[in-house]
Amino acid sequence: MSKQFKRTTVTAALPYANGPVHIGHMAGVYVPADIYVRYLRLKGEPVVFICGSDEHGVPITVRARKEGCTPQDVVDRYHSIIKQAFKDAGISFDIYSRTTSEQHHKTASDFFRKLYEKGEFIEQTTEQYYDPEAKQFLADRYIVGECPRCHSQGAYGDQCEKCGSTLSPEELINPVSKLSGAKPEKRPTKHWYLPLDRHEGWLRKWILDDHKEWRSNVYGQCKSWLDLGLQPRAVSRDLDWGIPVPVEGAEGKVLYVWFDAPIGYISNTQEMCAANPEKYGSWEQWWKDPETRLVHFIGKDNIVFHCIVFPAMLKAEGSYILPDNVPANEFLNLEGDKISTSRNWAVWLHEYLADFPGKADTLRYVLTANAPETKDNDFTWKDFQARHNNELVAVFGNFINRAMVLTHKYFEGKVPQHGEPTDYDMATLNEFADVKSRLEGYLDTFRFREAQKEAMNLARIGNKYLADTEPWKLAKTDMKRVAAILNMSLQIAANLAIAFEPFLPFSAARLRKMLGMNDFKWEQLGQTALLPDGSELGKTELLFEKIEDDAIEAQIKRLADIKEQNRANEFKPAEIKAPTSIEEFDKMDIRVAKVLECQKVPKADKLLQFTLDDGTGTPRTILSGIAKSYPEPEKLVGMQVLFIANFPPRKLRGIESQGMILSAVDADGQLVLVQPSREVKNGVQVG
Ligand code: B3M
Ligand code: ZN
Repeated sequence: MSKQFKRTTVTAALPYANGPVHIGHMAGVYVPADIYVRYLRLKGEPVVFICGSDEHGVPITVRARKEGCTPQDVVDRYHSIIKQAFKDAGISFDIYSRTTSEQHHKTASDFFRKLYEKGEFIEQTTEQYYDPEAKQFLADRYIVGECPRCHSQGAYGDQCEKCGSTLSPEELINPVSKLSGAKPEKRPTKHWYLPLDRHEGWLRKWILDDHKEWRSNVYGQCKSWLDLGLQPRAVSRDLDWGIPVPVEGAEGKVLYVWFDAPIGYISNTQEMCAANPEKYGSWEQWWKDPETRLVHFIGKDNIVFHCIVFPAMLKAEGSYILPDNVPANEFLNLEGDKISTSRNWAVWLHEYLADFPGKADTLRYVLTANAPETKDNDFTWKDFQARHNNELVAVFGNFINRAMVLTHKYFEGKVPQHGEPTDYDMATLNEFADVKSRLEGYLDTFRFREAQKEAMNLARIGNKYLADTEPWKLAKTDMKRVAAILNMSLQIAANLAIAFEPFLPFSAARLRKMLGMNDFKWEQLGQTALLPDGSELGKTELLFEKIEDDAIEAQIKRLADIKEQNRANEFKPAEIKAPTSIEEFDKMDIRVAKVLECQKVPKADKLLQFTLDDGTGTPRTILSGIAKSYPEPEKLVGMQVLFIANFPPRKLRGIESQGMILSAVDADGQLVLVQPSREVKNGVQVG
């Protein structure tokens, strides 16, 4: 850390309160932020950890409409689910508030008004889409129509979810309002814009010259935004949900959610200090004192708001500090697919905690081990189980358990007399002597994945030390040596109880209780006399219990079901074909027949050869391209199928096919044979 600061304000992105948080949010933002804050606290540095629910914005109103409730109902529900889940996962905020709070409405309004009165905004009247029936302007999400690219219906004014194209409402074919179905009209409306172009000069210097130490993904994204040239950005919207724009002539307009949300960091700090001034002092010291370091933890889709827009707002207001670092993570995928709230393709934090009680630390551990710090990464349940069983149980837990059990067995649960270290002991001590500086090197530069690996290496050292010295074999011959070995092992365990406090807070606390460690400091890391000879150990408990296959299989099945459900949901029936007539249909001779034989056609991976009883007494051969959907054709023998009897015969792979068997094409592309709902005579006709 170049400049020395007196204190640190750490913020974590305010999660939208229109759904629960998932493991992607945890890996991207909240676990790394919590590790960092716990580390600073452990070092005794003044730090506050600020977060809260982001409760405005169009997506919340869309959800409220869909559920037939109010936006407040939506945010109340998810605010409490999110807040509780963070607490149960050990995310140790000093405050977790919300942007529908009175404090926030006041702080955000005052912030806007101050910029307005300083002339920091430009006002522009533009033509926006208006719903003449609902009598309100329409956000892009509220306009739907035919996608100009893929011509699917139901494309939104900002995006087509079918082909993924980014759209503008003007591009939609036959746009209608989602509110009333009416055809939207263009109407003039006035909005306020933050002229980011006016801030381009100082932003360029502040970021590109003064913050070369920012993560390359963050620095790079800012550079490309700046190189593209910054444009004025709207800070108000025509919406009835949000913070009313606090100036005359702004009826029906609210602050743009991305204007008000980051101010939520400030209002939450104000709320925290007002509630506990003895502990936190004045809010201004956390936001206005140049001796304070401001660090924003966010996901990569929020970089421009935290590195360009919010700093421009703070600079325009004039009395705030600017962020010193913005360690944004990339994205975490789930089983190889992008996590998606709308498709329920996620592991929801509150559901994880319910399915794996007492294993919040395991999730923290695995998400940190796979943290998408410099590139997107993937979470799989098999890897989750393997890391837990092979690392936490088999290394960390095993080492602690052996040291505890042996000390209870041979020394009545008291730390045995330390001894003169042997060469091997010295070699082991040297292996972890600089664990503190190595951990600091990683943690100070937000490399939590490496830091956790370093802490885990300490457990490996302990585990190996016990395995190599095998004190249980010396018990009959050299108790002094056994005492020395267990003393050393327990000192390593005490180091682990400190080193893992930021990463696995629940396990570290349980370990400190087992070791009888009441106070502990970061400074003690690397020391080998943390537990005095003769001090009392607590009861031995298993630090980590194995995760069995069935628990993992259940999660994998849950995702398989969701994938299947999404496939079915995504299905949109093909357009109806051009009109035909009963006369045309009558030309088709469709009949029922029973499958007598069915086998693959050699060297033709799609074809099955059917032998049918069509009621004529002469078996009929038909080839059908459904082999990929029926990998065990023999299982079709005996079922009845529908076939077209009067197609001219044709030769395929040297076999004459006399007709066509009817199959449906399912949503997932599988071909499914069509059959009568009950047994009928072979040869009967279908009309
Ligand atoms: N509500 C989170 C998101 O983009 C957004 C962050 C606000 S932080 C001020 O998912
Ligand atoms: Zn499209």
